[in-house]
Amino acid sequence: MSNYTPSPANKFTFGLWTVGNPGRDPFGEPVRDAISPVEIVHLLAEVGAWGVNFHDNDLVPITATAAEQDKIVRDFKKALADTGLVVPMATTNLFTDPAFRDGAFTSNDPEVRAYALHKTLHAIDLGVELGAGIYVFWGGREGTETDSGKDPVEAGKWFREAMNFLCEYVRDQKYDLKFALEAKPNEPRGDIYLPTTGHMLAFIETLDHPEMVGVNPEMAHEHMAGLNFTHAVAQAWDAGKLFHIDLNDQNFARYDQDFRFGSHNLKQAFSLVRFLEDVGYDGPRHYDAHAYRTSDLEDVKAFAAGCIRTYLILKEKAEQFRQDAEIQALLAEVKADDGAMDHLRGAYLPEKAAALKGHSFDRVALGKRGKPYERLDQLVVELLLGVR
Ligand code: GLT
Ligand code: MN
Ligand code: MN
Repeated sequence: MSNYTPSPANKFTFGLWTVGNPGRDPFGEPVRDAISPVEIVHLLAEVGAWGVNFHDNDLVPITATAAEQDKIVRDFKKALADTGLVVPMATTNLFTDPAFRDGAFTSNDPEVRAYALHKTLHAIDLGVELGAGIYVFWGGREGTETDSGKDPVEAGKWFREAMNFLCEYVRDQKYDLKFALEAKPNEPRGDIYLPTTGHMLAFIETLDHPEMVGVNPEMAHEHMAGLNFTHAVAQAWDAGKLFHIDLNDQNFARYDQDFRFGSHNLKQAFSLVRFLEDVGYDGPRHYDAHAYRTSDLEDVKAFAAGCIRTYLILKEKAEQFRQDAEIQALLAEVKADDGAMDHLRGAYLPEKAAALKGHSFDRVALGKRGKPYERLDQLVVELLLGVR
């Protein structure tokens, strides 16, 4: 049995905005004191995180002067050096400021679109200065409440134009930086463009440099849309586009809850961890979550430690799944293949199509073949409940 101690190889990260979340919600004021970026770095080191991510304005307030920015960055670098934490990812806040009330890259106002680019160019420089190799784009305001005032095709073109511009900037600067697009179906806009990871994957292929751009799927966001997160992640992985991942949890069909990883859908969390570990995903495992509004600072630490510990426990359970003879026997049974169909499958050949058309299938017999998924799933449930 492991003692569930995180190691740098697990690449567990948190955003400044996650453990730093003061517990404000649309109906209530903050319940916790603000903690400075330096304090957050130390808190994260204490719970065993490997890295810390930030939006430009999580680190440097939007009103800061150049001299203030220099001091903040210096202090932050010192905290990183003192703790050994790294910054693998950075991003831009393109949603809090009132200027972005109608979107950033997709605002109907060309001056706002230009300002969004200006802000992102500076934020990319800051991220790279602190070591980020991944740059996330979450377009919280890129959407509408009413489709009467904005053309979705035009908005998509503006978003593409912005991504192409920023990719060229990164190439021009010779930065070693990849982009990761994060989807969310709604909130804070009534409807957000490119609402799922699948939409993002299709959009990426329309860019000038698709090789520089991947996705940052978030568990809660796919669950808000009622989708299977592991399937979204698997599609991204298969496309070579799983550049980053936002781990958290969420009840289906609710607001963006950003709960502690594994706190709600343990089975989905297990299936995800098993997938990531089986395929050998080696990017950051980022917790984009925050503690309940009822938490005090001690409880925030328990929240962060819990995210990490649950992942490591599920990783151990995934290994147990691989070692479990009964589970593996059932898997072998459901995937049994005696090779009888080998000559009829694989790449197309005219002879194969002719052979397939001529083959006689016993449709009724095929319909009588069951699969023991109930038995298999019960074994998985018992494994997760700790009785296997
Ligand atoms: C915000 C959002 C997250 C994004 C963050 C990055 S900001 O908290 O809800 O899902 O990942 O912009
Ligand atoms: Mn979220
Ligand atoms: Mn996220």
